[in-house]
Amino acid sequence: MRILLVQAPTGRPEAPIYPIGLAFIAGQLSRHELMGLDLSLSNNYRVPLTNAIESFCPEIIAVSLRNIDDSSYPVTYSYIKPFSELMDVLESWEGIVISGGTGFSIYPEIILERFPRIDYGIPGEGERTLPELIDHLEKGSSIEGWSGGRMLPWKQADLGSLSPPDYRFIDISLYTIPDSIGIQSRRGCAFNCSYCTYSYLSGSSFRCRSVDKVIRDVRELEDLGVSRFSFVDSVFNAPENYFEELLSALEESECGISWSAWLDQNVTLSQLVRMKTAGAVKVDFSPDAITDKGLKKLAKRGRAADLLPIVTSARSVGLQVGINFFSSNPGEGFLAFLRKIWFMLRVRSTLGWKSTFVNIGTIRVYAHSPLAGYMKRTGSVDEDCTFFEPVFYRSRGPGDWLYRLFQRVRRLKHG
Ligand code: B12
Ligand code: SF4
Repeated sequence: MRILLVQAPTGRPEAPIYPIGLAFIAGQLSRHELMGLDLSLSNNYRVPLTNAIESFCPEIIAVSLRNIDDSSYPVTYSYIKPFSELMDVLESWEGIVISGGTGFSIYPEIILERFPRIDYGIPGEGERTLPELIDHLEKGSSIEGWSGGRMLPWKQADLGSLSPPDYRFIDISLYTIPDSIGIQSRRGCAFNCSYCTYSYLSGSSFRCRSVDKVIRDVRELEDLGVSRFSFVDSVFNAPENYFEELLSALEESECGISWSAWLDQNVTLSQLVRMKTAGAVKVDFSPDAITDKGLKKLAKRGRAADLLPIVTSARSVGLQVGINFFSSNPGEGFLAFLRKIWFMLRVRSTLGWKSTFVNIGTIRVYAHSPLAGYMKRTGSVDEDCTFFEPVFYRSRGPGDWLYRLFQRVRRLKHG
């Protein structure tokens, strides 16, 4: 069949992010005729879409809805309006529309209800169910666990038997900013931090791809002329034995490509050195809290006292470092927020202003996170709150004013 794989529009200029979810899907659909189209690359997405429909004549349009909103407080940008406009354009087209992606998967019922133009919705990983659905549409074959209807069953992919992502389904040379192209070596996360949706989306244990397959992806990107990529994995240094195995393979591969990864603080200096040797140029930490109490309430691993030493170690081996905090989180209030700002000024001024980045965000509470359940149980939100409209876990009073001021300055500075 002719299938147009579409990344949903963002509706505003944004740093382009290569649609790796669709690349994995494309890798499983090699017997079909495919065309990739990233509508987030253009403000005027109607023209590229109608052009693609006219020239390619797809029978199926598979749309990836990655994000519902940008999770920013106090000014939140919603991606639902451009998605809605995309659906309006598709009203006059007669083929089959299928949707999936993380934004879809957190709210599948709401999205299917709001957008009747979607013929089928596939929550979760799409690699098993989408080919099954296409076979069903082509040949009438049955789909295990599905009794009809617009919502298809949620099925985890078997990473052992998965074909590699097809990095050629779309022109990769359009993604030039650092870290805009991803490689995924594992899925899921075993840590279940209280605000996080990762285990809901891809399982509460680590599922690792074979290191050979990961190295194959690295070589493929190198062949395509990519000079830097980002590991999109939840925690690159967990589980530790897989982390070590992958590091060895990266070292042995002698690939000349740079990369970045998200780590937690349970990483040693010698592992950081090995990462640097294997091509790492940047690491990101997401401690989120700055006190042991805050870490515990967020169910984060690690101790507050470990953060500065590990950031210093990473800088000492020449890695750029990103550190992410929340302005307000369970167990931490205004004083902790001031400490985070102090930490930011301290590490940036002592470890390198241009190589040490600190982001202080706000928890955008998503459905299916443990925190969403907690907020319902404690009456912070109504029992029937869906969290589709943004809900933030935020401070009140001076903490909130200061955070708004902090964000205002950042917006003025960075646009
Ligand atoms: C890595 C990552 C980033 C990196 C991306 C780096 C890169 N080069 O790719 C960075 C840091 C840049 C980033 C930025 C943002 N991110 Co982010 N990110 C992730 C993360 C951890 C992994 C995404 C990923 O690459 N997955 C790997 C691929 C293979 O999986 P996938 O995309 O989910 O695709 C699979 C399925 O979704 C499905 N699928 C996908 N498309 C389709 C289409 C069809 C038709 C079908 C059937 C199936 C299907 O099948 C695919 C294969 O299994 C997720 C969390 C998570 N666990 O998913 C958050 C996540 C996607 N991000 C999120 C957010 C909010 C953002 C930002 C808006 C944050 C911000 N304030 O700027 C920005 C938006 C950037 C953008 N333009 O998209 C949210 C989205 C929540 C929501 N429901 O709206 C998530 C879910 C995290 C969370 N908070 O819960 N992100
Ligand atoms: S915040 Fe990070 S470590 Fe915690 S559950 Fe989510 S992905 Fe895992």
